Amino acid sequence: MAQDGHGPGRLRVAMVGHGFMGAAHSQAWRTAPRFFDLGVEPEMAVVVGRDAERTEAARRQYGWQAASTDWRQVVADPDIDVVDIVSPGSSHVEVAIAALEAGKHVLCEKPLANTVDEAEAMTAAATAAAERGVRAMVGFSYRRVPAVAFARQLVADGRIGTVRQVRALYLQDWLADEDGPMTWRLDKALAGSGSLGDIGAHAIDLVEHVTGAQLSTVSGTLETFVHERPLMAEGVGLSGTASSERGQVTVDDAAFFLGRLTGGAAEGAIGTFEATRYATGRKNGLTLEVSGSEGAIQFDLESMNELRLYESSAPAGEQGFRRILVTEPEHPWMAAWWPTGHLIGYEHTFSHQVTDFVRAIVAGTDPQPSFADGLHVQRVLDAVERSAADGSAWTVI
Ligand code: SOE
Repeated sequence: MAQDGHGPGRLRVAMVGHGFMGAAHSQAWRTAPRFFDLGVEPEMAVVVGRDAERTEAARRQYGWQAASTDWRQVVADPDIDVVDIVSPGSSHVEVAIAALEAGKHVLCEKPLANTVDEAEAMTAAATAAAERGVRAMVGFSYRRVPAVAFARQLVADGRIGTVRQVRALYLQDWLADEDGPMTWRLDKALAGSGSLGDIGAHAIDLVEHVTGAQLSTVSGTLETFVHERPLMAEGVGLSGTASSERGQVTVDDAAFFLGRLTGGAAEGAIGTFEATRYATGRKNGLTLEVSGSEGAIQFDLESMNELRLYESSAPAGEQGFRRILVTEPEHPWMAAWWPTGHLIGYEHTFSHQVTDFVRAIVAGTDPQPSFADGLHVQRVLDAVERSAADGSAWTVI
């Protein structure tokens, strides 16, 4: 962190990757310091990608100072303080460990890695780095939806009593068209797994974050509906166009599992999970329902400024869920935004993530979720895959 004696110091950021998540993170690096006091001024120093032309286009579009195709050189640059990893999962382990060893704080997109072994190596590197004051965080951005953080507070305050059941669904439909082209997200070598790791990981982290408990055993099944797709002709990511050649889909299209929770207010609770990109009509539907002994909570990402709360103590004539608009200055992060009742969106979660990450760096504390949290989620993903492969009833994480 450079200090020039005038105002807050600078924090020079390098971002590795520039797809959809690169766009989301770029706007967060730009916006967070304008709305939150971070104690330091982040500088969008350099964006890194494999293709020079595309990386330069990303630099111009998102407002980075420089573009590079050499992540090793960037990570070794003494002028860089933070490495933000938004590239496909297969690259996380190498870039994150090199960055941590070079003394850079690391923010890494979810899932933390493609395998448990990789996540363990990354967590070991983060633990060693923390002893030198270097911070690491994994990007489970939905923790930073104000309604989600508020739900966690309500559960911790005992407002719904002992948690007995949870239901977490992450439903998208962008693969429902079987002529839709391949993306790196459908290649196991690049993505690690399919719906399970890409969006199921969010559902796992959300349940554990809101309840304060951890999954201990799971029983799951995976399905791949479309095994071959046209290769990408032009474009990248979710908006590419199809070529006449075809490629193999090597990941799951949909994942379903049961899980048992341990710890916090949800000791002994049981949960059902579903993650799919074939739920026609559902675009980015992440829903969570937590049923406790004295009440319940419902959250739906497609109405992310709301939380539904049921309290069984309400008079008989007033039973039912009530809608809370989570836009008050009392709600997490909301005081920094608009007057009460004015809504926020998907992008704000990334600004909150950058805010909390940078504040932890400045305060010299470990940001959450940690790489150890990311490793735990990786173990859950692995246990679901093992359970699905051998058909065993319950698989220990
Ligand atoms: C694609 O399914 C995706 O972009 C995920 O990778 C993100 O984590 C999620 O926020 C939205 O959907």
